[in-house]
Amino acid sequence: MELVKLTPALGAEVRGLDLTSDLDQTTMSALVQAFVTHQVLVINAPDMTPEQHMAFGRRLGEIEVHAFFPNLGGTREQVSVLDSADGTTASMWHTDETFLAEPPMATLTHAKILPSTGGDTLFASSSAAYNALSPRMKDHLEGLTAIHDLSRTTELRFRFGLADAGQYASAIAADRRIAHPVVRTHPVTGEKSLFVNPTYTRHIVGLPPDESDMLLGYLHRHTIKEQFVYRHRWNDGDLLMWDNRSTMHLALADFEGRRLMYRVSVVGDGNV
Ligand SMILES: O=C(O)CCC(=O)C(=O)O
Repeated sequence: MELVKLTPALGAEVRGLDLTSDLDQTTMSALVQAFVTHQVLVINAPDMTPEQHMAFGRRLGEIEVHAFFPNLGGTREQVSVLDSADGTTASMWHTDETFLAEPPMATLTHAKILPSTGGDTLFASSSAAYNALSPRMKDHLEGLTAIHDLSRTTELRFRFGLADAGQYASAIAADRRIAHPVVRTHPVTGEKSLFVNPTYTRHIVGLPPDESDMLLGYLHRHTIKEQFVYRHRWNDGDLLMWDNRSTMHLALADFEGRRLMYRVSVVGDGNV
């Protein structure tokens, strides 16, 4: 297995690894180490089946059924499907499912059909972004918590006729609402990172609305500065695995034609 670093902040390509075969424990340990260090790993696996995809996910932990993406169903309901043909997009910066009490720690996404151009995915290292904050700002953020929920995405869906008023009302009322620390500590590396994102994080607890908006707006703009970002141009059969404990991402909806991704998420360890 060979690692090729993709940017100074995050991302590495893994060469010489066959995801259609059973990986031994030494290889898995090296892979997990590379994963937490580089935060996004790119592995080309054109022949990997959904069953092998799930089996690989299970080597990292329990795999989940996604909260809202469609899935393959039956024995493969842990394989969620992001298909541009049915209008599913992920074109706002986010970290996966942070509206859950235990958001997934890792997501493994496999390119099945790609547009001829466009549809890149951008990743931002929220630990590199945290490290670059001033000591004053780090002190200010210490101990703050923020509310995450689905109301923003449901509001947007409502606006475009994709959610009804009842769904919108329940998203605002109570649906999937949870507080997480604004700064989290990675359970494996011990590194701190910002744990807020523009899609699911709604406000910082205890701050006046304008102060909360200002602070979240700043943290979002700061995290997506180019020195913290890796932009992935997908090749057929790429599998990307990203660490949701230390990154945000966004899939560009700038393409024509179909883009189909299969994804498997690994449940977190419960310590946000
Ligand atoms: O399709 C992609 O590149 C990323 C999809 C995404 O944002 C997600 O799976 O959460």
